[in-house]
Amino acid sequence: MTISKEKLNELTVINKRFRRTLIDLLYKIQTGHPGGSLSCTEILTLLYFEKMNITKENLNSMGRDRFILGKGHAAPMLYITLAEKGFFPKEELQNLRQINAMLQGHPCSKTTPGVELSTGPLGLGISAGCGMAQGLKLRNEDSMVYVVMGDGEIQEGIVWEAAMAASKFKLNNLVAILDNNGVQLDGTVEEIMPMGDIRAKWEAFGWHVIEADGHDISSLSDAIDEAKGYKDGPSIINAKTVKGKGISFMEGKNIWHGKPISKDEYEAAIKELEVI
Ligand SMILES: Cc1ncc(C[n+]2csc(CCOP(=O)(O)OP(=O)(O)O)c2C)c(N)n1
Ligand SMILES: [Mg+2]
Repeated sequence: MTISKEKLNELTVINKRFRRTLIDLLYKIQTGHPGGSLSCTEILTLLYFEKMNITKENLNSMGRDRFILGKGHAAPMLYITLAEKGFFPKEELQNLRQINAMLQGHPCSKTTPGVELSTGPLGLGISAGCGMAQGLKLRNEDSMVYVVMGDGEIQEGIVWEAAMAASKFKLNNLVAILDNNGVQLDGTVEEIMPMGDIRAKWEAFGWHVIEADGHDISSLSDAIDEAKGYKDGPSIINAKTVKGKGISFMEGKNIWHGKPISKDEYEAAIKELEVI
């Protein structure tokens, strides 16, 4: 079903607010990962505020949908989203990345309510996601498992082992979303390790591939609906995104993978976010 105009407007406002919160938090702590957080903002908010069956009330129930942030370094945007869902008090955000705080640099399922799996080492999200999806099937649950991966992340060999297993076991309750921003930590994907024809690779591994614009909520929404409706095996949404989306001087630049934000840069970023 096409996403409603009201929901679209609501999510647009949320995305703008979340980008502002992210910049405030990362400027304050002078560390963290702005680029990869800004490229998956729409993906996270659409999943949590529209598509997934997950709430404060069903957080521990078997029937909930599962979300895994494979690219764990984008934790700040996940935390902002989880706090908005009410999984923990928003005040916790102010302690981001502080020693002994709940919200560490990468998601920890032991300390943070709503974090389904601890991630950080790239590639393990999709593997664990396969296991979760298989487990849910064995229990006849109809919950979905969503895994967000980076385009640098899929260079990891473990991703392709998981890809093989997911199609062998026909995990049609598993949906991977590729945050395909063309950039990794220290360069473009093309420079570091070109991935070639992404669609052909995933199709060769038995996956249903859906193309989407990762910053266009309607496009993403249609893609998620198609993935949910596909019953012959796992689906992957190839979401075209921009690393650092929303802040012109960060867009498409690998230096913004994990650079502290200076005072001048902070002020420029805030100005841009005000006029969106
Ligand atoms: C196994 C592993 N190798 C290396 C790293 C260090 N690392 C963290 S993020 C990153 C780049 C990831 O790029 P991408 O997946 O494209 O993420 P995004 O562009 O969305 O930030 C690397 C190499 C890691 N976390 N895990
Ligand atoms: Mg990338």
